[in-house]
Formats: sequence, structure tokens, C-alpha cells
Amino acid sequence: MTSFRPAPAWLADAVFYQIYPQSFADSNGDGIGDFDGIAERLDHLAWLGVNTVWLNPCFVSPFRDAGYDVSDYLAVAPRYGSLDDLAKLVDEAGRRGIRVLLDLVAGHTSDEHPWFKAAAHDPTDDRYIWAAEGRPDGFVPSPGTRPGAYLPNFFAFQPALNFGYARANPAEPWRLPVDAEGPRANRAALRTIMDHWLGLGLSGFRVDMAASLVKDDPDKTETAKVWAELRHWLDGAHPDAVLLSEWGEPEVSVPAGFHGDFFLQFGGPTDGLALRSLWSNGEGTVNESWDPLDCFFDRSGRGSPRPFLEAWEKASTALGASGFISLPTANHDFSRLNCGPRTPEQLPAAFAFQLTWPTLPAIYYGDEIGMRYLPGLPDQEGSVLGPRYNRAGSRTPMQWDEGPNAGFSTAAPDRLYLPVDPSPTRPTVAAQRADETSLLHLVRRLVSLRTHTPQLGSRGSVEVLHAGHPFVYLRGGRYLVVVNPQEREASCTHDGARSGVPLEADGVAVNGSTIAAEGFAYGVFDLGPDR
Ligand code: TEU
Ligand code: CA
Repeated sequence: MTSFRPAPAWLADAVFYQIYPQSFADSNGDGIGDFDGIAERLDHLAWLGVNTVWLNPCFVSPFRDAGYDVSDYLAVAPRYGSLDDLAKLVDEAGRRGIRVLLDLVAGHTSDEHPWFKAAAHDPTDDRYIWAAEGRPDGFVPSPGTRPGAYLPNFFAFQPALNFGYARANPAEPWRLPVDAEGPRANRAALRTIMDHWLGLGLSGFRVDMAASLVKDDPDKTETAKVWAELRHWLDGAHPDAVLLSEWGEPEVSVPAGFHGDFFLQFGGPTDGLALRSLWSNGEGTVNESWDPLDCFFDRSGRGSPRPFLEAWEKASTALGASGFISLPTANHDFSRLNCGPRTPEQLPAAFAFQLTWPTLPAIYYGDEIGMRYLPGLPDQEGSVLGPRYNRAGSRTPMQWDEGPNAGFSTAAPDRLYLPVDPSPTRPTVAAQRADETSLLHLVRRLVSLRTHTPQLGSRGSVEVLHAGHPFVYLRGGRYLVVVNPQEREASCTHDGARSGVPLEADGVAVNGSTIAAEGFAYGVFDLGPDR
């Protein structure tokens, strides 16, 4: 197919850090995080060693889906500060070697967006998908003088932008081709939005629901063409910028034009098995449609790294050097690592794996200190999607310190975006910064090790020596990684193993070709250059 300019060189070394701006740091005591709050915490991020921040949507919005309902793509939400504050944040991040990505909600707007308000009164407007009469399945009645109904993309108040349909159907006259006027205007609008923010120094976008654009497009051919067109434009206009998709199927999204894609809790033929088979222990955020599974990072030892490995091998083989897969610890739609039966003692092994695998690691804010997923929180700005599909538990305030508001300025607890973990033993940044044996310090050392050791990065080779308990692999022919996420000890033998210099290890011993790991143990060993 079409060939794209290679990804900017910086992406191969990216260590992502996802910030949910509502909950990260509040500079003015109104209970909601903001740009200045983030800017004040850049030293924490620089100390941690992450180099690419992704901000969830921070645009003007009625916030019925936490900002994924955008009503002005070119202006920031006043609750987060001004455009100048964002510019200052980006600038100060840049001085610390940290790039900032924004979230591009490409598939839908808020029903309060002026485009939609205009469309709701103008039967000739085709920026959205509008059935002229009646209310077809899945459509929402018109709120304006225009008759008929519109197609939503997620919540009812998020009307789908019209990128056309992959095929016509005489029974559904609202289906327009991808080259109709509205779809063309929407593609142009995406360029305008990207151009605007990239011109201000942002480094790219995480693209929300990137697979959703063209409707009735089962193999995503037409959606891929939209992204390929945008990527070609980006390659010329902003060659140093990146597009990362919320798609969950890298072997489809990267050929479509994305520089990288995430393994997600959903997506692809296995509906997110790559990620869920690692982390999802049946508690926290659970979609009722997911079959129960035994995840690998679990004390029981019933899980296996194989489902992940299969998905990763398939995707990485398809990609070659054409793009990247990002492996997150969590995200704002999915459980944190510290969730349900997964206790803090189990987290080091998870990070030892995540930060030494040849995917691009994405640390979800707070996971570096082992913040807990808080079950049973009430809906906040659209966070609860179903009885068990509760996203609020992963969106609670960053736990900076021991104070009642965890460092959220002077705000009264009832003004916080979400409650702080009430546990007296909740982890905090302050306590962990002061304790070199903490998870935070381990994560920092692992990030540093990765950053300073090309063989441990995204382009280093990997050879799996034992796909079980313990999970053992060799990076760059030289670095042996061992993780045993279960409670029980485990051992294996492999010719390729031998004792080396432990760079980061707890509970793992390598004696000749025998690798013995205590429960919840991990180790990264340097076997030396001439193996
Ligand atoms: O999430 C998209 C998303 O989770 C669904 O598309 C997914 O396919 C479905 O839940 C099946 O599990 C993104 C954002 O990350 C999320 O926060 C937003 O609420 C949503 O889009 C709408 O913008
Ligand atoms: Ca604030």
C-alpha cells in the first residue's frame, strides 16, 4: 500500500505517562486538576524519567463524558486554565525533555458543539449522520427543528461525525459515500485541529475511537484510507509529530497510518485479550461481555503469558519497523494494576515485565506508586458504563501526600473531582520518594535502565526462554529478565540462562542453567556482551 515517512526517531525511546487532568494536580484549590498543577509536578515526571505525556481531553466541553464530548476543539476548558497556561506547560515540559500529546476525539463531538447545533436545524447539513425521518435502530431523535434522528458514536450526547459509509444500502438513505461533502469537511476539520495544536508545540495525539470513523466498514478499509490521507498530510506538514490510536489492533491501525497503537482492554479479533490476559483479574472495570479469564499477573498462577505472547508476536511481526505497540499499565477506562486481589507486593514483577518488554510502556498516572482502583464509586461525568463497567475507580486524585486531600491544594474533600482513597495505608508519592525500597523508586530505576540500555528498549530483540512460571526472556542477546507473578515459587532450566550481574532483582537466583524465583519475584540480569 501507501508508504509513510518513518516514525520520528524519538518515538522508539518513548516512555509514556498518561495524565487524567481532572485528577492529577490542582493548583488553585477548586478541587479539579489543571495545567498549572501539572506544570508544578513536571519535576516529579522528569525525576521518574518518563519523556512523553498524554493528556486526556482538555478542550471546551460540557463534561458529560469527562471531556470526550468536545464542544470546541480549538479552545481549552477554562477549568484547566488558559491557552497560555497550556503553552507554558508544554514549554516547561520541553525544557525537561518531555513531550506532550493531546487527545483527539475524531469520531464524534458533543451535542453542544456549534457544528451539531447547526446541523440540528438544517436538513441539508451532512457533517453528522442524519436519518431524515423516523428513528432507525441506534439513532437518537433530533433535538432541533430538523426532523428525523442522528447516529451517536458512544453516549447519546456524542453524535458521530460523518465520515461516510463503506457501502450504500438503498433501505438506509442516510448512508453517504466517504467523498460526500460532509465527510470531506470533517476530514479537513481534523487537519485544522491537528495543525492548530501541533503549531503550538504539542507533539502529537492519542486518537480516541480511531477505528470508528467510517460506518459499516467491517474490515476497516475505508477508515484506514481516512487515516492514511491524514498521515500523508502530517508527514509533510509536521514530520516530528505522532499519531497513536485507540484502536487495539496494531496490525490494522499502523498500516492505516498510525505511528503506534495501544494494546487495550478491547479491540481486535480477541477483544483485548493481549492486555486483559496480563492484568484483568475479574475485579475493577469489567465489561459484562468479557469471558472470565485467569490473568498472568495473579497470585494463583493459573494464568499464562501465552495469550499475550501470541497477540504480541502476531502484531509485531506484521508491523516490523513500520510502527509501535504501546503496552499500558492501565488507562482511564480500565482497572489500575492495584485492583481486587492484586496486592502491592505483586506490582514490582508487573513493572519489571512492562518496562523491559519491546513495546512502548505507558504508565497510567499513580500506577507508579501503586494507587488502588477504588471500587463502587458513583458516576462522575459519565464514568459508570454498567454495573461492573465502572471507570471512576481508576480516575481518583493522584496521591501526592498524606494530607486529607492528598495534595489537592485547599479544596474541601467534597469539591474534589473524585474522592481520595480513604485507606490509612494508601500509597503516596511523598512517602515513596523518601523510601528507596518503594515501588516508585523501582519504577524509576527500571525506566532509567530501559532508557540507558538500547537492548532493553523497543528496538532490542527478544527471545522467550520460558513462557510460564517463571516467565523468562532474553533481551538483545544479553539481558535476562525473569518474572514470577504468582505467589508460589517457580523454577525452570534453559541452556541460554546463566548467572550474570543482577541489575534489578528481588527473589530470583540463576545457577547455571537453572532459574529459581520466589513468589512475586523479578530480576533483570546482565549476562555480559560475549554470550
Ligand atoms: O473509549 C472508547 C471505548 O472504550 C469503546 O469504544 C469501547 O469499544 C467499548 O467500551 C467496548 O469495550 C474512548 C475513551 O477512552 C473513553 O473514555 C470515552 O468515553 C469514549 O471513547 C468516548 O469518547
Ligand atoms: Ca484547579
